[in-house]
Amino acid sequence: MPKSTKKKVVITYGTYDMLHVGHLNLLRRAKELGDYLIVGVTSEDYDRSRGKLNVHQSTDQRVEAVKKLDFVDEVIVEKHKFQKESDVVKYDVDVFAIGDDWVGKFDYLKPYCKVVYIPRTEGISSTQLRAKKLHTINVGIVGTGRIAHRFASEAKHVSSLELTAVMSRNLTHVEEFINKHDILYGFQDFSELLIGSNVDAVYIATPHETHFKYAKQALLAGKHVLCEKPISLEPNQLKELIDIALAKKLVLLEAVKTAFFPGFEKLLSEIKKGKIGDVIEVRASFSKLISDKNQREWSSAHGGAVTELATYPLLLAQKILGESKCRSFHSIIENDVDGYTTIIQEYDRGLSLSSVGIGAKTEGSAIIAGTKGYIYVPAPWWLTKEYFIRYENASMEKRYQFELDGDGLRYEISEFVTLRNLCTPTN
Ligand code: C2G
Repeated sequence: MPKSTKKKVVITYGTYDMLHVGHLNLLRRAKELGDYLIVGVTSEDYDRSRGKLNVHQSTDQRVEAVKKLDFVDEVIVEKHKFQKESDVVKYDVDVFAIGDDWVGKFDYLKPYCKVVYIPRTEGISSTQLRAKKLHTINVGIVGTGRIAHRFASEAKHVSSLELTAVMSRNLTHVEEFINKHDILYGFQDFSELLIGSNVDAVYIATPHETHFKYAKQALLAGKHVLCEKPISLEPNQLKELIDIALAKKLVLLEAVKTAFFPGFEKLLSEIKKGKIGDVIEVRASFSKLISDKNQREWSSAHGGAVTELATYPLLLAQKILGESKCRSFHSIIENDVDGYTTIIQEYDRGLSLSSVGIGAKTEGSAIIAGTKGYIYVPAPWWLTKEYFIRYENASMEKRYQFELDGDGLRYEISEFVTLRNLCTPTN
């Protein structure tokens, strides 16, 4: 097309969740900058990978809403953070436009096109609209240890959640906690927390052997439960908790952060799509060397590598291969405690090997072998920030990378809030 007759192409990007007047103003002004407006709507995977959680509508719903606008000429989906550069070239873009909350962030596109930051509409955002639509969940924290502090810091990044109370048998710790995290109520007794505060849910972060007791009491009191791993130390106890939660229509979620990471979810979806064929083996390890034998992890009553760490590699095996037909434990025992264990599980057509150690160190990587190829997840695989899909033909290797926001706990917290919003407790 001769330059004089070429349409002036404008491109802009966004999530456009619950399309509102701020979005409409932005898109209208963007169109005024040229003749043809292309809108890149972010995909769910991309939003999660950039830490944008709790998006209310699916990619399809958001694309459809934007397509309906008269002044939008074309809608594309934005799948990763390097796409803008190639789109600008591909669509011969003249102007890249975006709200001025991003000032300076897209100057790297200036060699290719004009970059315009449009003033945002004040007083409206998808976050506010989502918060109105979702019920705010009031959460009480049980325990004041290191993980409880991390939880409290991360929970501040999740919308529709309020930390209202904390409980610990040590009153000094309670006081420190409420001051540090700006929490309204502090309790020394769990029953008082359940009755005396307005919590709808509890996060249990106490020693392992107390999880079952607290989780059961909370569920019976009609509270949703997010519990640190392992939820219980006995299968029959776990079954009991699940039965109560189902009967009362409450959320019971184990706080296995890995399960909700963007990279981990993507890895599972690649396997489901058959990228490596049928999976025949899942191998994963997790070790944390604890040299001081007086530590909790070495207690003969409730310690050991399996109790401490097996949740992670077993999660990977379970998510990929499902329930096993049989399993065997191969342990190196020291003073009645397993310092290193490999759990071998057999499936109809597959095998998993899960190694965990507190008395020995090993590489924390994972390998998933399939009939067409394999996936290698470098250590620490449980963060799933990177993985490779490899084939017989080495040149076909694909590398995937992901970012984690904060220390990652916000993903599981956000999932808990979402699940809670899908549940109507019976009481
Ligand atoms: N916007 C606005 N006024 C508001 C809210 C949003 O002008 N009150 C603009 C934003 O600045 C952005 C567009 O509307 O240009 C879409 O906003 P979001 O849906 O929040 O998407 P965002 O996270 O800003 O996407 O690749 C994605 C983009 O980099 C940014």
